[in-house]
Amino acid sequence: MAELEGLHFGKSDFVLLDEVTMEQFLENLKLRFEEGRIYTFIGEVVVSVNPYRQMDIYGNDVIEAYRGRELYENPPHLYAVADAAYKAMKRRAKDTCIVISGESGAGKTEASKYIMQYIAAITNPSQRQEVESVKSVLLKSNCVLEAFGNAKTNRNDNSSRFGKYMDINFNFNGDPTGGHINNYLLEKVRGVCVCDLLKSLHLNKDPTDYTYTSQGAASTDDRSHHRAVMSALKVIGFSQEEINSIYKILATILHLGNLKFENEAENVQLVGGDLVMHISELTGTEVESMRKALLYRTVATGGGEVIEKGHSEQEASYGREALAKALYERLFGWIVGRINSVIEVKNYNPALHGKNTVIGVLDIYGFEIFDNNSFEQFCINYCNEKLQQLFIELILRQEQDEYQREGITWQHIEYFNNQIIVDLVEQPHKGIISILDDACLTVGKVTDSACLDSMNDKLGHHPHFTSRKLTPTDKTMEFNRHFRIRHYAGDVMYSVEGFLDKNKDPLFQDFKRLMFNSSDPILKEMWPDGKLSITEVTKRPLTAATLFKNSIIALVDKLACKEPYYVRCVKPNEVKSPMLFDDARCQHQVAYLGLLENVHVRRAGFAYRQPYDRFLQRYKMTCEYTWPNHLMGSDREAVEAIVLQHNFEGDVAYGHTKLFVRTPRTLFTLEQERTALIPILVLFLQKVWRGAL
Ligand code: AOV
Ligand code: MG
Repeated sequence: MAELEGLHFGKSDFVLLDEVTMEQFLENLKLRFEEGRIYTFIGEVVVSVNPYRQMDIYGNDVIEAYRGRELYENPPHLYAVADAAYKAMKRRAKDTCIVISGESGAGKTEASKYIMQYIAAITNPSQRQEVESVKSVLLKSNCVLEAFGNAKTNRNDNSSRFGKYMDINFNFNGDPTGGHINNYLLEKVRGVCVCDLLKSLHLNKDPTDYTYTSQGAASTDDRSHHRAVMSALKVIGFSQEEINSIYKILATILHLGNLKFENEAENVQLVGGDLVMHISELTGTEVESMRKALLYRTVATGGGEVIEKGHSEQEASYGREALAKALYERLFGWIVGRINSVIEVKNYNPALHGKNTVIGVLDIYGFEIFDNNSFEQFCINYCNEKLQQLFIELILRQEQDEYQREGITWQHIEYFNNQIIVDLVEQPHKGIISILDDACLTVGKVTDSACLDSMNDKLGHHPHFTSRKLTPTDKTMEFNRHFRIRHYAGDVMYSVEGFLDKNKDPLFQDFKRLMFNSSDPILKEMWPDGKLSITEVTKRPLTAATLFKNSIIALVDKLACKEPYYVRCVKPNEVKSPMLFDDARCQHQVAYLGLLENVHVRRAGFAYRQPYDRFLQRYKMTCEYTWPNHLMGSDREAVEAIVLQHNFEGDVAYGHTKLFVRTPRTLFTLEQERTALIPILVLFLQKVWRGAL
């Protein structure tokens, strides 16, 4: 089928380019994009270009064409990678993961959904009820998480504001038995997020009424979207009571946004009493307690005395905002936890059910460069540095290391190792996160600007960091408030404003306690830390950046022990056009995704490798000198006999312990021969067996 694609669609694998240059790479990518061929291989990696239009390439007939086939038998497609990951998991009991990367709007989330759909479609052929219900919960969870965690940004109308890693567990049959979702850094700062969500859920603006209005100005699209979310919540198993609580919390967030304070005779007062009443009703708290928590905070003095301190107007607004954000963040976390409790693998006994294997799918926000980049972009871009590092580690470095170890002659490929940028951000004591944390832990008032000074002192000479030495080239840029990181993907200027607050992310304990004492059991469940009294809260909580760093390091560890498959997404243009291939933008992405290096390594390299003994075990039946037992000295010599008999000598290299095979087709031919021989062998063995009787 791959050959049938024809030349006018360009090369289906970049490895086949006449010359590996940026020009040829882009030319091929563009040609294929214009011909509606949005996927192209680099070996087992799929490069995808966002088509910005509905493509008729995801139907059941296509799924059938890819099911169980080898990667190179079909044109490049997400399904080919999904199937490869699935086969590796099923045949070799390997944990695998599919890492989907690319910048905002490049098509990662869409790709992850097609991959999930593919896996759902090819599993459980016998339609067992319990497997079907696991599958439907896994699929529906997407819809719910997107409804609550996506927002419109200037780069993507449906941008994921949280990173998602989903493990799908399989039993020995290769059927899904459950899963687990990890979410990363929900961008709660973006007020727009909540408002969009409320809009999409059609929350009535009437303060006392938080129910969905199906009439009115809602467009058909919005209404059907809302219906889909509701039905998804029910399929997953959210009770009506839980759904009500979700709505009440959303309404609370909305009302908190409308709450105003004013200064009256040095005291801060709330404007309008109705809103607080609604809020306390929605949150199942006493009006008086709510009012108090909004206007005062309890502090413990040095002597252990507990006093109440009135807020300034600014503090009150700040507290209110922090509460709204925290409500949103905890709601999201609770929803994820709730989904996890439903899909968690229960009663799995490896002795009884065989090894439990996993396919992980990672869809995490892409690299971001906005006009104004803040703490969130800093975290997101750090995460992308880590993933790039993993890619380098797994695809580029390990590959080259292995050739060296095995004594294979090899032309070393140069690539940029971004470890230096990862260190710049995460190194203990010296890294940016550590400097930020120090500033946050300092008693007294430390300003963002003082923190910038500190970064400048410690990192001023770092080749990838510039701050005070920036020159005001752009009139709108206040250069003494910014620092620049030279990321692997390009330079990003961050405004340090708000970094400290966002990192500290403080929420007055009074709010936590208030929510913990709510009469709504579901809301209460989200605030276990509200249990502590003010005198018990002594330990400083970890900062937002450190929590994020820890979760990303844990994620990378999780990915690193799995067999990785990659989907590299490219965004063809900035205007969401299905026609336009913006050469400069694409070239930039191809460069920072390291795709050329990937082709180089792949071309110079070997698609498959197997230790001699394993190779022999699998293919010895295809050669007269090795079946049933070889009489050669070593396994390696026996393998040489197999290779010689099949005339593959030009396509292999002999390492110290492994045989390296350059093209997948060679292995495919052997596999076919083996499959054809199996029935004959079975007959043969049956004869032997009867004779023995
Ligand atoms: P992202 O996940 O990579 O961005 P999405 O997957 O949300 O990007 O894709 C952005 C938009 O591009 C989608 O809403 C679709 O309109 C369109 N699109 C992407 N892939 C396809 C496809 N295969 N077929 C048709 N349309 C597609 V972000 O979440 O912002 O980093 O944080
Ligand atoms: Mg996304």
